[in-house]
Amino acid sequence: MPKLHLRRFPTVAVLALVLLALSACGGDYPNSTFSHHTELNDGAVFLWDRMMLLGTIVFVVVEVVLVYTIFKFRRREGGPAPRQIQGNAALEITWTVIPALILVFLAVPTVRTIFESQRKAPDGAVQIEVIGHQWWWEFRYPQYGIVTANELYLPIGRTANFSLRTRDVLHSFWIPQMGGKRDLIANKTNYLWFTPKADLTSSAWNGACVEYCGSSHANMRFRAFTVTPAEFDKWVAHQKTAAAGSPAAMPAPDTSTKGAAKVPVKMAGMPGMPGMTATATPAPAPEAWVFPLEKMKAFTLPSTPLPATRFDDALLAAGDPKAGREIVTNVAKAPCLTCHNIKGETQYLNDDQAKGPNLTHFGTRHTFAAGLFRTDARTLALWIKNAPLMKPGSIMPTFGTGEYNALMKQKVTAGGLDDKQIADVVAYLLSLK
Ligand code: HEC
Ligand SMILES: [Cu+2]
Repeated sequence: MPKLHLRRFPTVAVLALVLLALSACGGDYPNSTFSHHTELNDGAVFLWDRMMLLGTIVFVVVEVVLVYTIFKFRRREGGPAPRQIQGNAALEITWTVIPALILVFLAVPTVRTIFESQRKAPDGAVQIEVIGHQWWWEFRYPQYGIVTANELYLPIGRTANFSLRTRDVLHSFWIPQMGGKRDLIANKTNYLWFTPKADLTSSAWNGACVEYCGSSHANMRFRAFTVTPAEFDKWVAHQKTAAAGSPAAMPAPDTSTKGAAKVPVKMAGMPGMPGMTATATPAPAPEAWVFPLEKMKAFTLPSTPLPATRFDDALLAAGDPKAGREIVTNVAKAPCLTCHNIKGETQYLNDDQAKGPNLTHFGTRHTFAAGLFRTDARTLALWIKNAPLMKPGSIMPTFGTGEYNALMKQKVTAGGLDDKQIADVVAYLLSLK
């Protein structure tokens, strides 16, 4: 047995503590909340620094007095009995007044920051409705008529005003580098706003649910993209449009002839007056702009392991988006539109009834299933085959024929999709740029 060197223990302990503290100064901490990217984080970091400073002063003073007292007044062999004291008004007043002052120094800025963060958002903010679902995030931009999921676009230099609601249980919204956390509470709307600072560049950030909300709570993440106002406008212009392949999607401008073709447009009449038909030039569909994948740093890319399910890559490569659309948009073939909305296709649900993410521009999202997976053909095929296998508890059904459906506790027989059909569905979903 090694001999215990008790005398060395304090030295070793101090060294270990110093090492532990230093290890925190090492790497690049992408999810650190001690950033200064928004005024909300500025406020929180200021309070933290102030609290740390005052707390450290109190700690040091108390420890020094304590250790001094222990040594100075320790019992000595043959020493006299200590002097007996009863009460010391001056001392008691001092140790009441000093903590009270310290609390004032903490309370005033804390209360000020709380009021500041609860203030109405400045005019001109981009309004974003955040709706928590078990276990994914819905984001709506009511000013622009956009409904999307799991990926948030925030214009740099412009305040984002979030209204937070939940469709089911409690969740909490947090983008550590930007600000939060704020809870999503049933039957109540909470608000939160912050402004990505003007010195930011186009970047991707991690967000997460930080209130335990059930079996896939840890799988309820999202991404936030801070983009320049010009990029944001381009993104908005495209996201507003109807889904690719839908009857409502504008025909692409014909570049082979001079100018675009004139098409008759039926305009609704005023009440009591007949409508009329005019010719109009269809607006060219705005070019899709999405946050460039190559700008997503490693820590914002999902790395969730995939199930070992096999899928024929040749089938995937041959997937036909038209055939896929026939399946996805036809409730007689598959029930996708009884849970998902796709703008421009037959709509059975209003936004509040939809149980799953809006798929209108699904193909422009780099990640899916609340930031768990990269949007690529293979991963998506496995997802359509058996989503609950990849995300425990998810109500996205198991579609693969022969797959075990954990929710129904049985194998999928009738109503399932074979691998060829799934490959077509995947091709369609990826075409939803
Ligand atoms: C019972 C309702 C329901 C039906 C039916 C359904 N889904 Fe889903 N789907 C969901 C839910 C809920 C999610 C969100 C899962 C999660 O992230 O936890 C989802 C997620 C998805 C996603 C990922 C979206 C994203 O951005 O994260 C895709 C793609 C998808 N479903 C496609 C389909 C297709 C294709 C069909 C039809 C073959 C279909 N779904 C049928 C409920 C449904
Ligand atoms: Cu949650």
